[in-house]
Amino acid sequence: MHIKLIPLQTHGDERGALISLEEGKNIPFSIKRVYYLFKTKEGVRRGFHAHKVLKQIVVAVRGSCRFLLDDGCEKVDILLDNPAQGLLIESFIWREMYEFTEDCVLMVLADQIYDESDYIRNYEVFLENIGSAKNTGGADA
Ligand code: T46
Repeated sequence: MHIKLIPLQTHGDERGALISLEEGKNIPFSIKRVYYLFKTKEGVRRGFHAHKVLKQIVVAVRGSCRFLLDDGCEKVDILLDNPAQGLLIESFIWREMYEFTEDCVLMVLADQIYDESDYIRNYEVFLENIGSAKNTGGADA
């Protein structure tokens, strides 16, 4: 599985650091929604779903957590701990997030508005969707 970690340029001077996220520059899609996860409790595992259409970029703006990404063939585990790095998650990727540090703030930029019908929250259904997409030439078959 190809994991895309987007380097985000830091504009720093003696006052501190600043990172700008701009559609068409370092963000390769039109941003429809921004949300952030924080105060995730110790030992909690979140996610457990894939999206049919949604693409997202995730940035650990503070603290860290791990992502398990699964395209139905391969699983990759990534530590997200750098505010100058954006993790691109395409559609039809199962994700689980875990080992959140107490201070972790995960900011997510999404190319779609929130739509519960875009979620696949059952792993077996996810595998079936991947299988049928491959048979019909979809989902990067
Ligand atoms: C993802 C990972 C990284 C909304 O009402 N609007 C929203 O935009 C979102 C994202 C969620 N919600 C509601 C739906 C649930 O009642 O907030 C509650 C928690 O959402 P969820 O259980 O989906 O959260 P996570 O942490 O499992 O997943 C979220 C995103 O949903 C998902 O797209 O990729 O963060």
